[in-house]
Amino acid sequence: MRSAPNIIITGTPGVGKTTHSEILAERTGLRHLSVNQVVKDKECHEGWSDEYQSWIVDEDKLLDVIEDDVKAGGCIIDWHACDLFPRSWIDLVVVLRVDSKTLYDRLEARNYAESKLQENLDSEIMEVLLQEAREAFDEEIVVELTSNDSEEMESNIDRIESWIKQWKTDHAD
Ligand code: DAT
Repeated sequence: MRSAPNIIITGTPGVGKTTHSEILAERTGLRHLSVNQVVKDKECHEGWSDEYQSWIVDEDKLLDVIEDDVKAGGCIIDWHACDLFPRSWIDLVVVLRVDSKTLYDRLEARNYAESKLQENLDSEIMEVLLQEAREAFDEEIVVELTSNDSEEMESNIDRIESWIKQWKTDHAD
């Protein structure tokens, strides 16, 4: 039994996962669990992929490393994948979405190589992460929110914060 919910914030790189997670953690007291950081710090990987310009994640090791933390509850899991997490661990899955132009500008500002940028744009247009979330979890816990500007982000944060309060009330016993 958890005293606070576990939330996944997912989406294509650049949609705003980290920004949302950090603000939410600050406002709610939940912990920001940046999977990128854990993979790096705890070496949950099988080396670096030059092709993808990212770590090749050892999912079993990652799950082992975060299991106790996540089972205790109150984690905001920030990552661009969600289907590896056991369903029983997760209470809400937020899939952030952005318009192509906005995503292009954000990834360009990160100096992504053109091929990687295009791959991520395609993934966003094809709703890859949204489909993954809908296939991996019950539809009623999957929420799609847009994150094109700060107004939308503010509204998303308010909404998730209210949801957390309600979850805590509902699970007070
Ligand atoms: P992610 O963690 O999904 O890769 P991020 O949080 O690092 O994304 O955000 C990428 C960049 O976009 C960063 O400079 C902050 C900015 N950003 C994210 N969400 C935004 C929003 N809703 N409005 C304006 N800027 C946003």
